[in-house]
Amino acid sequence: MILEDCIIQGNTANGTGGVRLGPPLAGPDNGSFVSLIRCKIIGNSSRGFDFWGPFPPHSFILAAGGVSLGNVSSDIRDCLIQGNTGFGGGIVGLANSDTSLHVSGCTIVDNVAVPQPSDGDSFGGGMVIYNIPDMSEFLVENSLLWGNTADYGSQIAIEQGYLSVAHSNIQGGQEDVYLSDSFYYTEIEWGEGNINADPLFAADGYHLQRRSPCVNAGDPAYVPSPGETDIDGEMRVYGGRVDMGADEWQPIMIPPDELDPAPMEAEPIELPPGQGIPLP
Ligand SMILES: [Ca+2]
Repeated sequence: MILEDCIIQGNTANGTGGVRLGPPLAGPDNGSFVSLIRCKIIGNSSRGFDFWGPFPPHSFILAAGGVSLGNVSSDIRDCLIQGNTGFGGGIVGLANSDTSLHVSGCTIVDNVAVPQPSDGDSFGGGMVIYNIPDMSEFLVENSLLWGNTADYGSQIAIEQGYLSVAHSNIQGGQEDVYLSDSFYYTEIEWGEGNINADPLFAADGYHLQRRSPCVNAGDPAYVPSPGETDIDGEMRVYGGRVDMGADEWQPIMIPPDELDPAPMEAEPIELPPGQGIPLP
């Protein structure tokens, strides 16, 4: 299934606020694959929890404000996930079987994790990961996580398992990624090309400005898929290298038919004989 060019905004639910993908319980992978492409998931909130837990002995509640994935493979590409509120703010990814989560070219900003009822702490404002490393592959690349908030792991919290991050701008860097201190295995693989630098957003909180450090800072080897665009439907790669996040910065182009059809004609200059303009 593909959700493409959708806007999912301002929803509230007892479980996941925005989009929930996958089986109702953390059962075996049902083999499905879901892509979210160029979707805007904005300002949704979860006021309760989905029936994915608790996972004894660690009763972590997994309901995102934005997108929850349970045992389903998913590509989340060129999406904006902004200002959602839940037990994981932006994305909650969960897997206990052979699944993959691939977040590419996404901007995940200003999401808020709310406190867990068990201990009053909040985890993973941008993203919460809960998987089994040998059986699933979770990857973030060419993305931007900024301004998300939580008590632990404002941008990323790993409750269990493994996440690989590359060519992305993550506020606070690797040190700010929360790795659960439970007995579960947790690991962040900090790949090439990650930065921790103010993205210099425009006033809307997600478009890049020309001087943004995210411009031309994605994977230099990245080749867009056929027909792939950025969140605005514009070229996914401009300037020879993909940008981090959902927006590809490019100069404002004026379509030819909007150009002034009658440019001013220059007046000829008459020079006195022998007083030409020297050529360089
Ligand atoms: Ca670029």
